[in-house]
Amino acid sequence: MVELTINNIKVKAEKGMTILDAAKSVGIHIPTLCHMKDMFPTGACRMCVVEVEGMRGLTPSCAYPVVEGMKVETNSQRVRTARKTIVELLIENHPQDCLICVRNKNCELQDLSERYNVREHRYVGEKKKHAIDISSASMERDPAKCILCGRCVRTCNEIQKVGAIDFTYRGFKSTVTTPFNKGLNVSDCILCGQCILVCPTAALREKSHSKEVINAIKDKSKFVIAQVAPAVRASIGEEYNLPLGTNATGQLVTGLKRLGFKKVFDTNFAADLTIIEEATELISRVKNNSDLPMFTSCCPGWVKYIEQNRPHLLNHVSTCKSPHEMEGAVLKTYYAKKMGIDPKDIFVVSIMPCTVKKYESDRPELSENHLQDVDAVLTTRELVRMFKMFGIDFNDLPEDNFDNPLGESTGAAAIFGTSGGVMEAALRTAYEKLSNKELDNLDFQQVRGLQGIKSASIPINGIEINIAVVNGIGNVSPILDEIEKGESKYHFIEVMACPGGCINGGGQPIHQKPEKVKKRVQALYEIDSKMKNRKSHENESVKKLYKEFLGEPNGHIAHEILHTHYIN
Ligand code: HC1
Ligand code: SF4
Repeated sequence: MVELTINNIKVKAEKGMTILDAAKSVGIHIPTLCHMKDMFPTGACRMCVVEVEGMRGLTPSCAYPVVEGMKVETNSQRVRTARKTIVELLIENHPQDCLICVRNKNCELQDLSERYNVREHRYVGEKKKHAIDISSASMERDPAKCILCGRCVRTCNEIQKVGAIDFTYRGFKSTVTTPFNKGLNVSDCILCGQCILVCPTAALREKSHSKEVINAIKDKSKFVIAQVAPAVRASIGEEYNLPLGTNATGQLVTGLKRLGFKKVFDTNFAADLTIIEEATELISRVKNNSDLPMFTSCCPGWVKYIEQNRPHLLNHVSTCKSPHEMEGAVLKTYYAKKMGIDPKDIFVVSIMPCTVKKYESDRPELSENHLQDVDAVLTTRELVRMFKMFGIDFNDLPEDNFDNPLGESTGAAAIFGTSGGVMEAALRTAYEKLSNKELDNLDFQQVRGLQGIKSASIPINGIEINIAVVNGIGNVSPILDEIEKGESKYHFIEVMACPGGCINGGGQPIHQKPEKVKKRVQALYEIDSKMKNRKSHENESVKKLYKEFLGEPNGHIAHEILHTHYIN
C-alpha cells in the first residue's frame, strides 16, 4: 500500500493505482472525457489534470500512479482554470445547438460547461464543418459534435475489435471517421452502437424511427402493434431514477397502450418459439453431423459480422430468424388471419435495446410476400423520448399485462437478453427433447457471467454436447479460426455482439455506471426464477400456434415463415 494526501485528506491506495482512482476511492471526483475504466490511459483530453507538489506542470491523474508521500490538489484555482479553458475551447468548436440536440441534458460536455461555470464566449473562431453521415440504417455520425476523446475509437478497435472508425488528419483538421471518410454503411461497422454508449456528446447516435411510428399510430387504417424485447424491461427504469435492475414490465405495457398501440405483445413469446425451432435444428444437425458447430442467429450484429468477415462460414449459422422477426412474421400471417386483418394494414414496432435491429428490420431476407416482418424499431432511449413527448409519467403508471396470444412467455425467454441466455434456454429444451427425461437443474451456471468466452460439455442422452458462449464480438475471432482449421470441438455456439448481451445493447440508456450491466442481468435471472414455466416448450400459446398453424417444428410452414438464408 502507498500513503498519500489528496486535498489534505490522507489516502491509502494500492501500489500502481492512478491518482484518479485513488481520489475516487475517497469520494473525490475528477472529471475526464477520454478515460475508460480498465483500459490503458491515453491522457488525451487533459480534463483530469491535478497539481502534484514538486512537479512543475499539471499532471494527468488518469495516467499517473500514486507515489508514497505524494501531495495532490485536485481542485485548486490553477486546475479549475485549466479545465475551464479546455471546456471553453471545445465549446467554441462545437455546434452549440444544445436545445435541439438529442443528448440535451445527458451530455458530458454540457455537464462540464455547467460545472466550470462557462458563461461567455472567449475564444470565438473558425469552426469545423462536417457533413452528417446518415448512410447507415441504424446510426448517424455527426463529426461536428465530436470532441476527439477517442472513446468510440477504442471501443470499436480494442473491445469490439471491428476497427470501423479511427482518427485521421492532424491539428485543427483532426477527425474521427471511417476509412476514406466514406459512409458507415460501406465500412466494416456492424452497427452495434457500443460507440454510442461511450460517446460523451451526440456525435454518435441512433437513427430515429419515432416519426414513422407516430405517423403510423395517427393513421386510422393501420393496426399498430408494439412488441418488447427481453432486455428493455430491465433497463428502462434507469431513465426514471428507479434502482438499477428494476423490472418495469407492467409500466412499460401501460405506457405503450397509452401511446396508442392497439396491441402490446412480448418478444419473449417469440424467443420461446425461436428455441423450439433452434433446438430442433440443432438436434437434426447433431444427428446428421452436418454444418457443426451451429451458431445462434438472433444477434444481427453478429450475423452482419460473419457475413462481412467470414462469409464462407455462413452455413454454420442457424437459419432461424431472430425472435422479434419471428414475432413480426407470425403477426402478419397467423394473427392477421385469426383477427381478419389485411397484413398490409398491420404495422409492427419492435422496442429494442439494440441499434442493429433497425438495419435487420430493413433486410429483404426478413419479409413475407413483399411485406417486412417488422416495420420500425425504437430503441429504449427513443421510447423514453416518446413517453416524454406524449406526457406519460412512467413512474406513476399502473401496471398492465401483455396482450395475448403473443404475450405468454417462459423464464427461458426472459434470459435471452443476457449473454449465455439463449444457450441456457436452448439447452433446457434440447435436453428434454433428446433424452425424453425431465431436467432436474434448470440453471446452467457454466454459461452465466460476463467472461469473454464460456464453454462447457453437457452430457445429453449419452452424447457429450460441447457448447461455447461468445460474450462480445471482440472475442469471436479465435473461435472462427478453430472452425476454419477444422479444429473446433463445439456443437453449438452462442454469439452476442455486445459485451453482456442485449442487456448492454447500443440502444440502452446512456450513463457511465459500471455496475449497471450486472444489475440488469440479475433482473433477468430473477424474472426467470419466478416464472411458473421456465422451459420454452412449456409455453401453451406457442404449442397452440404449432397446432393451429405451423404444424411441426422445422416443418414446411415453419421454414417458410420463421427461417431465412443470409445471402450477403
Ligand atoms: Fe435481444 Fe432477442 S434477446 S436479440 O438481445 O434474441 O435486441 O433483449 O429482442 O429478436 O427475444 C435484442 C434483447 C431481443 C431478438 C429476443
Ligand atoms: Fe464500431 Fe460498433 Fe460503433 Fe460500428 S457501431 S463503429 S462496429 S463500435
